Amino acid sequence: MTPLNKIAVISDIHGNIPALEATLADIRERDIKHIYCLGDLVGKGPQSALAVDMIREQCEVVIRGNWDDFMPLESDNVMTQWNQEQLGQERLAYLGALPNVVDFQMSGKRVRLFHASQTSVHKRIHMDDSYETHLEMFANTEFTGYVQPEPDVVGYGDIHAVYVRALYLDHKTLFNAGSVGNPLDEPLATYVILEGRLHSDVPAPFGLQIVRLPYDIERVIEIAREMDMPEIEPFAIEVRTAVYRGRQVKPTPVSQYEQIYIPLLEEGTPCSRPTVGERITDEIFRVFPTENYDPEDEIWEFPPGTIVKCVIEERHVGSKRKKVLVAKEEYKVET
Ligand SMILES: [Mn+2]
Repeated sequence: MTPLNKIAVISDIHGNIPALEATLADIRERDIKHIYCLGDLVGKGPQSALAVDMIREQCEVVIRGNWDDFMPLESDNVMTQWNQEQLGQERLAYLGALPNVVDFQMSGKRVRLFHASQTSVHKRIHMDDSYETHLEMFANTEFTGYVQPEPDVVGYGDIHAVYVRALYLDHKTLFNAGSVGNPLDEPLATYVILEGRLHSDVPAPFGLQIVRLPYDIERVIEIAREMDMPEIEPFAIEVRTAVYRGRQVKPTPVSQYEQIYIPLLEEGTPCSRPTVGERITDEIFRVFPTENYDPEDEIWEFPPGTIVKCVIEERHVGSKRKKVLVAKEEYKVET
């Protein structure tokens, strides 16, 4: 028997070349010949043009993501304009013309890959959505076309968080490929390997593997600074912390942790609680719980895990006036 074929399914590169290079090196090392990209080549990170060039050269299949979709359109957004200038007309036209979906057979299974959902590159489907919502992703629609039969396996990107779900009542498998350049589950470049007999309608072993890769996170932030990219801060926070999973990280007594004050709610008089904040940038911190934190007992305006913007204020601490960091607003990061 010849060995099974392998497809590396990569997604959401977002102009992060150190992450893309680490991913391509890992794919080469495993001797994987087929690379399929599920879109969002550009934006958020600094090197959109190079990402497009590398993906075009390395990938057998490239699908359009939501960022690829709006990037060619006229915009008054500073970040979009900065990217458009870097990309130039030819690459923008390439992005706009990318296909919605790819359908193929592997080990007798019909596999369909798209960026976000069966209806649009802009409709987002989350990991904890219902069985019914996930099952709808296997439907043929105007967006997917009606030519191919409905698939047995669906893979997508867009949410930057890898997972696999067996829809056991319907014998279907749904997976998300995670994100190479902007992971929001763990700060590691992530992709998925499909293994089976490519373009074969004969039932045979079919496998799926999740790969997590360390890469030089500080380097991509450095590149963004060198290139004077707009909106560096939110990007730096994302690649360093994969924000949405921040709640699971425990504080350790090193210098980047500082005391910050969190306003308390429902206290009658304005009052705040000193706790530990992990410094992400000069003024952005992640909130950690105090040792005896009890959300039943005391309601913090920004609960543990929240990313907050702090300002320095003078406060009475004991009998002295001291300059302290006070959390002022939640720092929201767009996917
Ligand atoms: Mn994306």
